[in-house]
Amino acid sequence: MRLGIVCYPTVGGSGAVAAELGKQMASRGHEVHVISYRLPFRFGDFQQNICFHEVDVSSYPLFEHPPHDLALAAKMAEAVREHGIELFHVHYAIPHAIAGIIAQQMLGEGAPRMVTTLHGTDITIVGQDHSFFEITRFGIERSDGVTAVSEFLRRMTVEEFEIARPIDVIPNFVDLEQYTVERPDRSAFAEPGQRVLLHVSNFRPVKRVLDTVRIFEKVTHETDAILLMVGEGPERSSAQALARRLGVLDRIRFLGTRREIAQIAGMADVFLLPSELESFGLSALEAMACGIPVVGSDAGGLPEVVRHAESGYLLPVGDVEGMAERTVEILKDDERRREMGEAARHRVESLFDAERVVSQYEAVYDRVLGL
Ligand code: GMT
Repeated sequence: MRLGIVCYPTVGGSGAVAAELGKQMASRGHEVHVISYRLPFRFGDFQQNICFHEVDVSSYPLFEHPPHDLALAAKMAEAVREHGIELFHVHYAIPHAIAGIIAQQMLGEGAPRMVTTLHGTDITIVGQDHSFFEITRFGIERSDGVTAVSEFLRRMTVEEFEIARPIDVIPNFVDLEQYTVERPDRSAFAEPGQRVLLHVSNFRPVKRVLDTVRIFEKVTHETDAILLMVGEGPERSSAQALARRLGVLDRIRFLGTRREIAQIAGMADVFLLPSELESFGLSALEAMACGIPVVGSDAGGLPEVVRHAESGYLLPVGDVEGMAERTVEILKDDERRREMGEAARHRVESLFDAERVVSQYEAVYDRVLGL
């Protein structure tokens, strides 16, 4: 199959899923064309069967905002003419599904069909800015296939947009050969006997990174621990300022954006994700794949990933005290931590393994193409 993948190249879950899916499809022998304004962050190394098409968003004095969406549609149509792409798979409804519809119209009869994957913030943003309502609904209705990354997101989309069409739920996934339960050497970060907590995100307000710092501060009253903070984003400096105020800055390592999550996750004892909302929670899944229990919020699709009291603990959003208590409980009981870590890995193996999930996407592609 010749597949055109459209996604945001910036660091975030939707770009990560799009890139990992593209790599998996390429290794299954499909021809993958990635269309974006920059090479998406997880497509770092050269891989056979993957070709990148850069959207050229030229500026012109007349345009205060260069028309990215039109440039994307034009590039999608061009890639089809040059490479015979049979199917578009766009990640994120706005504006990718709309650009795909324009490209289909430009190409006319025989244009590729289009699958749209909803990742969450593309749907929840509408709650904040109603002007996107009609156009998001239009993109969902006009796609030839739609997938959502959790049952929570499917239900929310159907209710919010009064959508009657079917939406397939296909969860995020991990490559279990890459994410292993091997414990890498962590002496560069932690002293012997010290516990290691980990948070990975794009530090947007929805992630409640300040709660992560507050949880950690409470944990340090009970146990000798450090916190690894991986990622970049608008709340990073507030998180640093809060850590300084709470007197724990010297115990937190801000590592910035890192590609080697598989190695870093294995160093942790507990993964923290106290988000306001997660339609899925890919970073939690990646930690679980490394056998790391998760303490986070009982919000959105996260309960579909983490089983409360089995592979971690999920508490109400903002319950910093409760999350700290549960984290300490895990850190102080090695046997419990091992059990939870094993349960986490087992859950990923049985439900979220790349082999299994990528086949679900292939089945949707086949259906949409009428194969
Ligand atoms: O987490 C973010 O803010 C980025 C966002 C994105 O679209 O790139 O992530 C969303 O998609 C991920 C992949 O499907 C999910 O695992 C995340 O839960 C989801 N983020 C939110 O719902 C906040």
